Order: sequence, then structure tokens, then C-alpha cells
Amino acid sequence: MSSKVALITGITGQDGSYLAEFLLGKGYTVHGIIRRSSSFNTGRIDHLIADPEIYNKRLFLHHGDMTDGSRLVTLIRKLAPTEIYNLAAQSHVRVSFDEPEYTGDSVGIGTTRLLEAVRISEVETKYYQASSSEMFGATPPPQSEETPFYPRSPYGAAKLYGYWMTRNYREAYGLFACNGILFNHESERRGETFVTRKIAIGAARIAKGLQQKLLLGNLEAIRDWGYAPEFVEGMWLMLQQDKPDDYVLATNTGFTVREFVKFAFEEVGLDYDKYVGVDERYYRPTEVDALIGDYSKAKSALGWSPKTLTPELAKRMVSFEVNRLNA
Ligand code: NDP
Ligand code: GDR
Repeated sequence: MSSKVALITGITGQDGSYLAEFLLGKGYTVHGIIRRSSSFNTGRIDHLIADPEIYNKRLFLHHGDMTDGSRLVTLIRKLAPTEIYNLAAQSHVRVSFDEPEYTGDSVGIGTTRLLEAVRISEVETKYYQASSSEMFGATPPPQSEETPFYPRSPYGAAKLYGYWMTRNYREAYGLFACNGILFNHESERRGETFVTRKIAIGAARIAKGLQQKLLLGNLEAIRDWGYAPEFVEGMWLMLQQDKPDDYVLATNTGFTVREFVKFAFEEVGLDYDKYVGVDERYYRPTEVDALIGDYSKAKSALGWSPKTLTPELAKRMVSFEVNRLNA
């Protein structure tokens, strides 16, 4: 059996589920932290839990929370992971305006709790921090590792704090710690309130006659949308290098939300104009107008490049929803 042991916070999320699959495929033993919930929250990894060759043999789940520092220390001491992927977060930007304090606690201080847990437990490990293009906020594209940060949401500000704490632990204590500055990446497993999944579900339901209208917020925001399974491989690559560093992962292409809507409705043969409306409820107090990532450093240092670009991603997500409705 491989001596590589990974600990993933946020294993029940979009990226955590793909990363767990990816690492299991590489022969890792994978530990994941899950939150206690009154209803089931493991839907994205249920297929792994159902596999008797995997669950409790090479995949182990532990209750914990980013707001509970002593639990993080206990777990890291006990599990002695060789790689830690910190993916847990209140990751919804709009929600972070409603819950700025909790967002700062789980995303920002939560990162510090985990880094401190690593330092206190004196475990030899490599650390990946899920940093975000939201940290660039108002700074115009293209954005790279050298671009100045200007966060525009409580989420972006909390991620920026986590980014700097990760760098500080690298510089102060020699921890092998990397920031992956990831631009939007989506998939069939994306949370249903993020715009791409919401659009994909809406287009499929409208085509099936199950829904009349799709109400969205700002249609003119530009995003760089890639495919999540490709991005988790980039996270792993960062920890396989000789030296820790920070990397942008992106596709270097930008599309408006409106264009994503157009691609999605084209897939079901409909004119989006007839079905899509705007509801100001989905506007943010401060918006990030345009994110387009320059991933040249990841390409040259990690040999990483995206394969799926936004138009194909939109088609793929819609066709998944259509098939789901027809099943
Ligand atoms: P998701 O929202 O899908 O998943 C977030 C995960 O964090 C879930 O497992 C969630 O648990 C868990 N979580 C939330 N709060 C806590 C807490 N207090 N303690 C423990 N666990 C918690 O996010 P993604 O998979 O899309 O993203 C992964 C990470 O990458 C996040 O940190 C996100 O901010 C960051 N990121 C994402 C990008 C993207 O485009 N997807 C781009 C850049 C950065 P539960 O299932 O119980 O809710
Ligand atoms: P984002 O993703 O804020 O970029 O954060 P989201 O899909 O929420 O929004 C993207 C853009 O679409 C606009 N928008 C809408 N957004 C939502 N959620 N719902 C709508 O109805 C809607 N209409 C328009 C938004 O205003 C925005 O401009 C994601 C998260 O995964 C973060 O955790 C991650 O760090 C960043 O991507 C990179």
C-alpha cells in the first residue's frame, strides 16, 4: 500500500469529491473531514462510501469543523497526513455579504487554525490552500500571480487573509505550503446556487416544460470558467514539486454570464431571450466585473493546461441535466 496519506477538508464539496477520487486512483489513503449535519451531506461521495473495497479501507471520514481548532490538532496528530488539502469554506460570494462574520471565521481564521494545527502537531506534511481569483476582485484582467489583490466581498477578503497566512507559514516555519489561486471551475457536481449549475438546471427544466422562467442577477459579469476535475489534478501537481510556490489555474478565456446562458439554451434548441429574466435579489453590493486568468506559470512549471473550455463546459452541464430529467 502507498505510504501517501491525504487529509481533505471540504471532502463533501465539488472539488473535495473529485480530489478524493483522483487521490484514491493514485493509491493514496484518503481522510476527509465532514460536518455533522441533521440531514445527509455526503451525496457527492456516496458512490465511494458504497464501495466496500474503498470505504474504511482507503477512505476514512471524520467529523470536524473549521471553527473547531482543537479537533483539527487532534485529527492531524492522529492521522499524520503526508498531504493536506484545505478546501473547506463557506464558498458562496453572495452569501458572504449576509454572513460576513461566519465567512471570515470558517474561511480566514479556519485556515489559521489548520496551519496552527500542522505546526503544533509537528507532523511532516505538505499543505495546499484553496485560494481564489475572487482575491483579485476589482483589479482588471488578465490576472496572474503578480497581479495586485483588491477583494470585493467578505469571502474575497477572508480568502486573501488565508492566502497570506499560508505564505507566512511557508516563510516563517519552512512549511511546504502552496496557494492554488483558482479561477471558477464548474461541473455536474457544482452547487445548485452557483450561476453555471443554476443555468444548466434551468435550461433543462424549461426545455422539458417543468419551469417557465429563469431569474438571474448580473448578466454582464465576465468569468473564466473551467472544468473542476482538471483543476483538482493541478492542486495535486503543486504538492509534487521540489519547492512550495503559488500558482494560478484558469483557462485564460473570458465569457459573460449572458454568453454562458446562450451556450446553455442553444444546447436545448431554445432562444434564451424568451425565458431569462433579471431579479435584483441576486445582485451583490459590490460585484467583481471581470476575471480572466493567466496560467502561464502553471503551464511551464507544472505542465498543467486546461482541456475543457467554457462553451463545451456549458453543453456538458446542460446535457447532464437533460439526461437526469429523462432518467
Ligand atoms: P463547495 O462549496 O462545493 O464545498 C465546500 C466544502 O466545505 C463542503 O464540503 C462543505 O461542507 C465544507 N465546509 C463549509 N464550511 C465548513 C466548515 N465550517 N467546516 C468544515 N467544512 C466546511 O466548494 P468547492 O468545492 O467549489 O470549492 C472548494 C474550495 O475551493 C473552497 O474553499 C472554495 O472557496 C475554493 N474555490 C473554489 C472555486 C470554484 O470555482 N469552485 C474557485 C476558487 C476557490 P458541507 O458539504 O457540509 O456544506
Ligand atoms: P463566483 O460564482 O461569485 O464567481 O464565485 P457564482 O457562480 O456565484 O457567480 C458568478 C457570476 O455570476 C453572477 N450571477 C449570479 N450568480 C449566482 N450565484 N446566482 C445568480 O442567479 C446569478 N446571476 C448572475 C454573479 O453576480 C457573478 O458575477 C465562485 C465560487 O465558487 C467561489 O468560492 C470561488 O472562489 C470563485 O467562484 C472563483
